[in-house]
Amino acid sequence: MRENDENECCCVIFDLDGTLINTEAIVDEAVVSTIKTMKKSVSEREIFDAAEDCRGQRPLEASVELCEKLSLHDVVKPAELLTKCGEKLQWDGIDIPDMPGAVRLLEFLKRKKVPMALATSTSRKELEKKMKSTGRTSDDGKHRGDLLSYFDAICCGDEVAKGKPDPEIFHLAMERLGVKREDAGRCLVFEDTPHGVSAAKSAGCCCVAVPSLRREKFDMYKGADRVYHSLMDIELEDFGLPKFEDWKEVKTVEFVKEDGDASLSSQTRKYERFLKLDAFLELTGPVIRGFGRGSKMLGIPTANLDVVPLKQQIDKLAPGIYFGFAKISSGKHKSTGIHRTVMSIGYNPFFNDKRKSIEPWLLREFEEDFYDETLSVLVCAYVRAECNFTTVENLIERIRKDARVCEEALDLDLVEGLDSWKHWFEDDV
Ligand code: ADP
Ligand code: RBF
Ligand code: MG
Repeated sequence: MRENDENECCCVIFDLDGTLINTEAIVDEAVVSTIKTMKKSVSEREIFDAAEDCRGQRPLEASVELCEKLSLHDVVKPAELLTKCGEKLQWDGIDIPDMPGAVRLLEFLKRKKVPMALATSTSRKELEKKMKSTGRTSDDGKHRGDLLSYFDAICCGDEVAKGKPDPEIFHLAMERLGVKREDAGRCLVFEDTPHGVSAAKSAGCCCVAVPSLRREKFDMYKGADRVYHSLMDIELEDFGLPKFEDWKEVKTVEFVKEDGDASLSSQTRKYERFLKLDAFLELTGPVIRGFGRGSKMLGIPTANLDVVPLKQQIDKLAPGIYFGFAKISSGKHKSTGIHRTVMSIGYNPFFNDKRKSIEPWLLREFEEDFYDETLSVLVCAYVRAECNFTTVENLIERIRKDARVCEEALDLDLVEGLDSWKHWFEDDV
């Protein structure tokens, strides 16, 4: 345990599924397809919704709750449902991606020598299987199993008598990190589910939630000390931990605190900022039609790309606002050069969109539109999480400010690593 002031966090405890690795979509799919064949009268939507509510618990407890919620007692017993779903969930060879920002956070805390524990509802055996997934092998040469090497203690669901929302697993993690019970408030817990948050808070820990449930259910996270949109947005210094060093400030664009921004660190922020991505992401596809609101309502046209074929790529990014470059590589506007672009990749909370969209605003004027032409975008940096606004004017003002962040960062050459993408800048322009 590190010596530190009272009330400042000295160690961090992580949940695994939905917090560090993205297993939720895979589990949901297995649950939906299993139950669908058993009980025809429940819709996919209802199953999915109930499955979400059961997240965070140990498998059998989640199965019990699921059977109750969907009144499955006449068709299946919880243990049997679990076995059936389990047959579909052989993790071997499956690609389980990291949650966006997880590795950056773990790497940073490791470098700063902050003790870390894993407190997962998954059993040890299941954990070992998940660590054999192919998720991390390709990009950075690391293996999925290497994820465990960040932790000073690993606590699994089958090592405790009671699972989350009971606090026992967090007590065990604290014990293994050498933290006394009365110092629980100095452990910072990262959780993605309401059950996990309840467990952490009952243990007396400080808890931040990064919800894996849909926005409509955000009320369920009220018990958390702070709720973030993604791991990219965490301000560790708010909890007395070392401050991330990779944000870059744009000293010509003044920072203005948004309504409802609860963070302490933002009280001292003066400038807007951005975070260069570890790996730039290339998104290519035909420009599709959206709702037409960009130009009509906001005076800001966005050349939307279809998310469906790009799903795997954009799941690597936290929903949010990014900037980078764009080029049009087929159609009438081919060879018009490289254009700076600022884009939203997410659900546009102001409009409450149900589906994700990719919306790049190219920072130059075009005489004509370019629907169906091929657009290639190189996403280089993260600016902020998506947010809601009280008026459309505020949304417009914020988007224009994002554009200034992009312009300034690129004018001043603040984004490193563009050299290795030379081919992208030279091809087809
Ligand atoms: P939609 O909802 O169909 O995307 P928008 O109002 O957002 O409608 O307009 C987007 C279209 O406007 C793009 O598909 C593109 O053809 C055209 N366009 C013109 N100028 C720009 C620009 N600077 N950035 C992005 N798209 C532009
Ligand atoms: N929509 C939101 O609801 N919240 C945002 O914070 C937000 N930020 C944006 C930032 C940029 C740079 C751009 C280009 C768009 C943003 N939008 C945001 C998306 C906007 O709602 C969308 O482009 C229009 O709805 C057009 O479909
Ligand atoms: Mg658009």
